[in-house]
Amino acid sequence: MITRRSFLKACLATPLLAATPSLTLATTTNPFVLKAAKASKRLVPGDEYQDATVWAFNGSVPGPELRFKKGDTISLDFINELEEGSSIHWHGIRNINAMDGVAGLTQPEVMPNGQFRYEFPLNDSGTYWYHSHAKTWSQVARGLYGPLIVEDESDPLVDHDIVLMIDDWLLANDGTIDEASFGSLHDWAHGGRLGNWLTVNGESHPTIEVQKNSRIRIRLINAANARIFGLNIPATAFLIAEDGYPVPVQPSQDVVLAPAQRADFIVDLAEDDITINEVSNNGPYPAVTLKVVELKTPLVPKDVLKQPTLESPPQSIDVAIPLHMQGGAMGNLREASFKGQMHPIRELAQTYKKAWAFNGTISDHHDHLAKIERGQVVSIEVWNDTRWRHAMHLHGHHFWIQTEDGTFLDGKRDTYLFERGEKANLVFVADNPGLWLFHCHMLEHHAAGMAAVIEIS
Ligand SMILES: [Cu+2]
Repeated sequence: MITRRSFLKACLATPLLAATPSLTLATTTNPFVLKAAKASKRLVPGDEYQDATVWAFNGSVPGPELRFKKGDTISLDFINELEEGSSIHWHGIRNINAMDGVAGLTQPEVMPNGQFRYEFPLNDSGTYWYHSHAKTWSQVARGLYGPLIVEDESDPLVDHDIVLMIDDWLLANDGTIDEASFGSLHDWAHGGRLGNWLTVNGESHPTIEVQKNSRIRIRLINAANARIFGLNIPATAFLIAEDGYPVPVQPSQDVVLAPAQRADFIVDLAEDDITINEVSNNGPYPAVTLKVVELKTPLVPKDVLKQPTLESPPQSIDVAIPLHMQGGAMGNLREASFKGQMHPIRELAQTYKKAWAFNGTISDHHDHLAKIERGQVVSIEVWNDTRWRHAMHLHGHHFWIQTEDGTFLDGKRDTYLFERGEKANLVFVADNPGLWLFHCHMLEHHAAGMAAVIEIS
């Protein structure tokens, strides 16, 4: 298998990329076309490795950066040139339910040679992303994802606005995607498909040129199937948003990003290059280097960053949904209900490839977890009673996080990482009607049973 040593060696051999981000940001024009198809991509530099066959939007991984302004309507034709059905989910967007892109729930999968128009307003600014929502454990791992950025007039002024989409790939020794391990029951019942090759914007340790003494915005997005990244920014950095939603501005150089989570930083550079390292997985691994170059354009003033006005969490809850998560390796789940019948866990795993349950039931898209009246304040009372961490994602809404002692964390999120044994309430106003998926964003856990539907009408 590819090792840390080969990663570092290959990164040293990588030529500097002059991936200079544009200072005048392009805004995506409608209608846009996103075409999913196979493509060839070099993931590991070096003569001894081969190009990998990836699945890509418009031929690139990540797919094209979609950048809009708050209040715009996105209008986009998805064309599927893959050999299997697919769909696109707009992660973090409080979307119209029919546009949410969950194959088999909010729309039928778009079949090979089929197409589907996604059209919806962008009412929230921030850092979002899009990805396949059909057989995600395979399709996202093969590269079907890209960034979706929504700008707002009140965004802090910066010299460079840089999206960094981080992924870890599970590669075979020749640098191609490891096919044999797709669907591994072991991965599905443990920590998911963990890779052995780190990329940022599809490259191994890319270098991005930035002007010296510039102020930059970094938008970090975790596109990995299951890997939780710990990232360190060795510069004057301020965390300003998580999952697109503002947080109280605070100096911060470190962030833990679970799959699907995002974090936005304002970074004031000096005169030296900086390397953002991945530090939580036996690293450090150099993820990306910002190479400081001489001034080309005048710099923006480094204004004091304004504190955001945050919505207060609700005072009372209308509906509580207890959610006892069990299962996985070394877990305490003995049996669970699946399609109306009880089965021992061994049979669920071996026959149906299911390993996780909510409240003793493996539900996926059938038997809805709760039916909620529109406008009610809902609290999903999650107890992660497993030996694994889980990145729980709610579609169509942003939630507050209430910890076990009753206090609320700052800001709102759409994906929250539960530690082993953790209890926390995800509190939201059910103001968006439809069938909304609530699932673990470790994509193998989702496939193995960690998903349920909340119906709002
Ligand atoms: Cu999980």
